[in-house]
Amino acid sequence: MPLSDIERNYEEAKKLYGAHGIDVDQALSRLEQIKISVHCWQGDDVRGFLNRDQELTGGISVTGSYPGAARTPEELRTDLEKAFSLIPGKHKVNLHAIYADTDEKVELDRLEPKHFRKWVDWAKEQGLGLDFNPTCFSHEKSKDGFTLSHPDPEIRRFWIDHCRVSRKIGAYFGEQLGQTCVTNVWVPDGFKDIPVDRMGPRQRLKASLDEVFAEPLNPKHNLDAVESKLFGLGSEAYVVGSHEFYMGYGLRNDKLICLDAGHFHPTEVISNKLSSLALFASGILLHVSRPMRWDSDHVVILDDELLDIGRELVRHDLLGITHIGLDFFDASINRVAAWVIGTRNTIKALLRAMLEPVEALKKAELGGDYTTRLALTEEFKSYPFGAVWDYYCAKKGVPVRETWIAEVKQYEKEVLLQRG
Ligand code: RNT
Ligand code: ZN
Repeated sequence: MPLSDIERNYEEAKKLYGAHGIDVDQALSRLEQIKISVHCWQGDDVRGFLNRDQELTGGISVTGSYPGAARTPEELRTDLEKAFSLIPGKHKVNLHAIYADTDEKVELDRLEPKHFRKWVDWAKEQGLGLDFNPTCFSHEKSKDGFTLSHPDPEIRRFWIDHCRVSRKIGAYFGEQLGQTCVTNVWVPDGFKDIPVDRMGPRQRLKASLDEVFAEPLNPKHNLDAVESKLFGLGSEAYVVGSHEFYMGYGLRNDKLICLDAGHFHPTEVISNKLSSLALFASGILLHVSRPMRWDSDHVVILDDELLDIGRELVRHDLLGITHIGLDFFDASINRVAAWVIGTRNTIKALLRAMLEPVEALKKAELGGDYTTRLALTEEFKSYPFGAVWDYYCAKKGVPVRETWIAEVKQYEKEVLLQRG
């Protein structure tokens, strides 16, 4: 589409939104400040580079055999660069510990910042931030489904040490890149069948976390997050780190509470939790994902829940305390496209929320005029959001509309399909 058309459509859209007191230019300046933490693990189906011979465990599963998965840190970085060239704005990359870039044979509890130096150099060069996660799965010592709450103190020690060194790596990222790293702890611990003792594992997890977080770190460099889950494959009956567990732990110990969209009952949504949590928590981390019947981690689409997440963050001004991360993995489609689709959608949802007549809607609601609330909400669904989005992409120098697909196809032909 010629630039003149994009600009003309944008000017028309601005008039329509402006009539409702919505400042579109201001919305775009606000939007460009928001960083999405793009998860590296979509690029290689959560395999990583340490212990590549280990199968994926912990109840997370990736299905599909689309060709071209990254096999080395270099390939993964090249793929990420391709994806970022198709996404407007400057963002972050979320790494897991198993993505260390080193020739050394190093155990998880002995990882050091130097094993991630190449990632940091690359992030600096690309102007990206980094986030981090200890990897408490796909390992010999987590095979029986327990890590930080394991009954064996030696195994617990291993995972405690792994999480401790992970926080230091996070702090190194934050210090080096001049932007806070969020280090998120998720453990798969749980029982397939109904346990006798629900308390013991939770006591052990609590004690282990206290050790993990014992060392104070500069919050400008690293913020800790804890991620709950309701159930998983192999932990259908009981997950040690449930929502109540981590909400309690996070509130008491001033940790970010991570809400993963796929970690609740199938009819429960995280959008409805944000306004409550925000009143009490010092910060929130989101794992934006798409559960389909279960925690299936489908690529995020622009569905009602994603739009509602965007609305809650924008309407209640929660963007300052909320860190937005993505968490999905689909190996049945082009992996670069998966990143582009999910990230562009997340940004779109935020922009859509910024272009709603919130003041008028609130006024109608407060006055009991639910008719206007419903009518205006529905009419706004066909306002020319697309013209604003197109203009934003053009302004940021990334492909407008579906033109990015051809670029991914070309990259697939030239790069991805050349991988054995
Ligand atoms: C698993 C959690 C966790 C993982 C990543 C790979 O259920 O959602 O966030 O997906 O750490
Ligand atoms: Zn998650």
